[in-house]
Amino acid sequence: EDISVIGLGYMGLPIACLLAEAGYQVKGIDISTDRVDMINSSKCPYKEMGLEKLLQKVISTGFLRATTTLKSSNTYLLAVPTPQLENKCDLSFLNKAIEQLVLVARNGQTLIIESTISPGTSKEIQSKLLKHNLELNVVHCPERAIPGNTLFELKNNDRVVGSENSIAANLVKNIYKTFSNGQIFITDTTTAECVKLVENTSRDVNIAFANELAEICHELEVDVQHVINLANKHPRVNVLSPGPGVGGHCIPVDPWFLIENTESGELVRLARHINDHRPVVFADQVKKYLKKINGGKVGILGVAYKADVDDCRESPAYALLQELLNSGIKVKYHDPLVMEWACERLSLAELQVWSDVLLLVTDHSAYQGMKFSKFVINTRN
Ligand code: SAJ
Repeated sequence: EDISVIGLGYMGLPIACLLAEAGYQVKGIDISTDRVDMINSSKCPYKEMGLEKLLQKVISTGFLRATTTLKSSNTYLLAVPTPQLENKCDLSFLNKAIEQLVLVARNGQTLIIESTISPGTSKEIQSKLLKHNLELNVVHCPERAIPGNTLFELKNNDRVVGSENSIAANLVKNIYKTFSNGQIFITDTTTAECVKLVENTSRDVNIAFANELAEICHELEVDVQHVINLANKHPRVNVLSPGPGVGGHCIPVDPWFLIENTESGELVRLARHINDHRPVVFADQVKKYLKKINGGKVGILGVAYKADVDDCRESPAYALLQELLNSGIKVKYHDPLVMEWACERLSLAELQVWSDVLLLVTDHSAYQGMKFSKFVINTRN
């Protein structure tokens, strides 16, 4: 049986590989010829544990083939990016894919949407297809795997399958069962859309609480991490860790999608603002310190959005860099995994010599236990 996976990015590629490993004849479709060529020559376009090895396997066995052309298929799986545009879900990539789809799809085929979308979008897509006289089984099956451990979580996390049609839902459930050990729950499309957004909103709101606590404890002159550690000894308390803000392509945007068309959502909005404000808080700390020592050079340690990934999307390091540059401060960086970024990269040794103060933004394991020769402002502790 064949499946076309549209969009070979952070989620499309691993899912395409897992389906191919499970024995589906998978066509991976992407608009980038570079990416298609890379994948066909078994090279993984980004760092993800175990992915390159799996890619080599499914390319050599011929179960996965990447191409730029979409053709008719029993099942289409859409995993294109749905970024944020002015606090709303930007459907332009998704709409482009749908335009291609209507040219090749036939009635009765199945369209699985894995991309994150705001509540009600699956139904809108279904009506849009109907306007083209196309009756597809539209199923929303949001991805929930964590970058850095994607393959493991794709195989082991529970999943939600949302559909208005129970036959289609079961069909899709059986597809995911071929590689997933998790439980698969069937619901309607709008509920499935909400579930995904609520997961990430819950994390965002909880991180905002930790960040707010950091500011409260700073005023009270107590160590926030110590307070949190002791509070977390309580059996029903689990406060997350404060940090430089929230990065990645999901948690900082999904809360906006959840409340895109609702009047309620004050706490969600506030959490977003608290988390977005964190880089300003640290930039102010840096400026104060530089003033005290009469310095002007900051070395950023770690620019990826979180530890041990090479992904810089929405990383709070960008906002920090902008804040510092706007105040005329010179900035260079080091990151063990990110070789190119928005300012000059130095080796760890060079950075320590060059800078007046170090600003640890990403707590990569490579930095753990390390002694630095300059004062470190640690956004993670
Ligand atoms: N962070 C903190 N404090 C914490 C935890 C995280 O400041 O205590 C920061 C991180 O440094 C990072 C950001 O939050 O900048 C997000 O990191 P993360 O590890 O919480 O999550 P992501 O963005 O890598 O992946 C999330 C996951 N969602 C949940 O855990 C609910 C993942 O399961 C989703 O599949 C993914 O979003 C997605 O694609 O939606």
